[in-house]
Amino acid sequence: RADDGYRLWLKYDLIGDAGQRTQYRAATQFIASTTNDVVVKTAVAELQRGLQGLLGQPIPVVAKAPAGTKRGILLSVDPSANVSGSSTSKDGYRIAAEGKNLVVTGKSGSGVLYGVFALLRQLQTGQSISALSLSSSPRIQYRLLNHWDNPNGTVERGYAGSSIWKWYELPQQLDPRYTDYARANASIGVNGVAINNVNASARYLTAEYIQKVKALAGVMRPYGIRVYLSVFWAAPKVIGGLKTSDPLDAQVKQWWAAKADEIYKEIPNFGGFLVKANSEGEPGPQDYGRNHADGANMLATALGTHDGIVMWRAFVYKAGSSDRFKQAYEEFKPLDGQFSPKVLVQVKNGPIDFQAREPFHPLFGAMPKTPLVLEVQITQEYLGFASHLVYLAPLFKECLDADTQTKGPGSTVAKVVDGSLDQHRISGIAGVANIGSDRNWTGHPMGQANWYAFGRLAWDYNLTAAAIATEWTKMTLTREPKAVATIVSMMDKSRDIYVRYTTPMGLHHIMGQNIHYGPEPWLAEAGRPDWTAVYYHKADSAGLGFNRTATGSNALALYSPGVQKQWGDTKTCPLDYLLWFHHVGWKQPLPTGRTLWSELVTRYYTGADSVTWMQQQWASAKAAVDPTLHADITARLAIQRREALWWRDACVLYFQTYAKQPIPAPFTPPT
Ligand code: GCW
Repeated sequence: RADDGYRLWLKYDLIGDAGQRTQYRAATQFIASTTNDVVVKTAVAELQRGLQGLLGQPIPVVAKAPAGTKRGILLSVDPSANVSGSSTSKDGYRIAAEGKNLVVTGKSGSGVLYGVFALLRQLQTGQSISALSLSSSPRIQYRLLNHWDNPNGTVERGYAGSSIWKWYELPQQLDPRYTDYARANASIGVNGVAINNVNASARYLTAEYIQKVKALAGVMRPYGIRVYLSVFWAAPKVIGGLKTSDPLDAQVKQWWAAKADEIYKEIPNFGGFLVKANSEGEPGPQDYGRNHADGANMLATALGTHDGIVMWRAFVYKAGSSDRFKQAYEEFKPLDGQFSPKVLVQVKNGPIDFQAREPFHPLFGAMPKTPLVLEVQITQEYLGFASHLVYLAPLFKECLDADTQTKGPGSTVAKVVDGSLDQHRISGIAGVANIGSDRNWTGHPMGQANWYAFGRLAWDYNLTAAAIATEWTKMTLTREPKAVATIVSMMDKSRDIYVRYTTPMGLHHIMGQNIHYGPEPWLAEAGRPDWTAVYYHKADSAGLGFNRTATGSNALALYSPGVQKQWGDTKTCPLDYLLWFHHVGWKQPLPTGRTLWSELVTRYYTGADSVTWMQQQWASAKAAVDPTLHADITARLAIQRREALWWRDACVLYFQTYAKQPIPAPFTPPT
């Protein structure tokens, strides 16, 4: 049948290799489980479903492993199980052979479910399961998707149709899609979802909507997933009838505490609040002369003894300041140590806004007393929407692996985020979802890989981007070895290719205004300077790039001395970050042997040419991939090629008006 992409990576189609099937069948003749834990029951059902599909025969579920020669799978919960990785996580699992059987032990029901998905993954990717020994624990505790979904069904920066949440049908009608969504998330270890836009409507906090949220939470609970809400700061005024939303006002405090009680009464495992305040026009505590800590702590107090957290976003910037790069740091760094223990500050991977490549956010490593959530964007707001194939694991990894050097070498962003660097009790990571009502969930079929990769990295940031791409490809597209290798290499290079044809060498924020699509480097008027392009690239007759050294905005000073030293010198600054920090002369020679101008042109041209290479790679995998799916991606690659040329020509010709030099060979256009 034609593959419509709905089943994501959980396809469970019959394994083609008969020999392998026989081996798997021999080891999976029954599933034994006794516990009544609701999440373990989910695990049993999923295992049964997966094995039935992959092996083409029903598998009985029994209470106890039968005596005799039959081999099967035992599921068990053991909170004290010895599992590698984090010792505090309840989500870990172990899979080990015991006698003739395989035992999946979870430290909790969720652990069993994660173990079952890991076991199924072994089969889906064609690994042996005899004498299997696997043990794993997530490094980060709160692994969330953030939906920017609105009550009217639109999705801010969503490119895959409308919201999957049907508010007008809830709570009576539960779309089966909610369950499939929960399955997909559980399969990659996501354990929380903030279901509404951070530009939040107060409506979600009304009694009517709490019933709807409760219905969704009920679908998620058997999958080990908790629901969170983004809250509108001015809710006490807008729906509570109060005159103020001042966090220090007694009535306001009481309103939030009562609201938290009301929510927990309906949803006992509610996860907590996500807040965007005093950012891009949203209200917040600063409206009353209070700061972010005042606001966050008030909400934490409102949660009281309920098991919930507050994720307070650090994405703030105002018009009229010297360099937007520095603003979140300047507002939040002084508050380190002032947040209550239930508060995590949520920081985007980079200092500006989900650009195709950013240096890591300077707040990482700079707030040792505060747990920081890393927020990455899975939806491709600045990365070609659902038209461009851009595999994001390399981008996520680049940030996680970046060394803040704040406690000496090896102080990576990952270690800040997982709490190990500063011994935090809680840790979190959030991905802005790319999910919508399109049949295939993500618009671009390859967008599924970005959802998948987010979950896998949230679980274990030491996995390589290529390893994750390989898993995903085998589970989703094909297991034919040559095609897998071709597709994985294309995926792995795709983000670098995108950077080359859009914003090479540290250019940023030169995309079309508002929609954030296509090139608009010439944009000079946008209501405020930090929404223009010229503010960021600073092209002039002398050169290109934003001087953020001591002779410029000095944003570099926000980083630790080691980082400053490397990035502060044009000779040692990686070319990928060069124009983030330096205004470089057009004729300045670079380590590549080319001048800045010539390197810039080279990157734009080779980047666009690489899209042709991607088209060829994809074409060569045709026989191994479902025809409908293959045609879909082929068509999107054609769009990508056309738009890569658009980006290249727009940017090269625009910057040429400043560089005043010819396009170098071999890219010289025919006369
Ligand atoms: O990336 C920008 C987006 C806004 C978004 C904002 C944010 C939700 O363009 O649409 O608003 O960031 O992260 O708050």
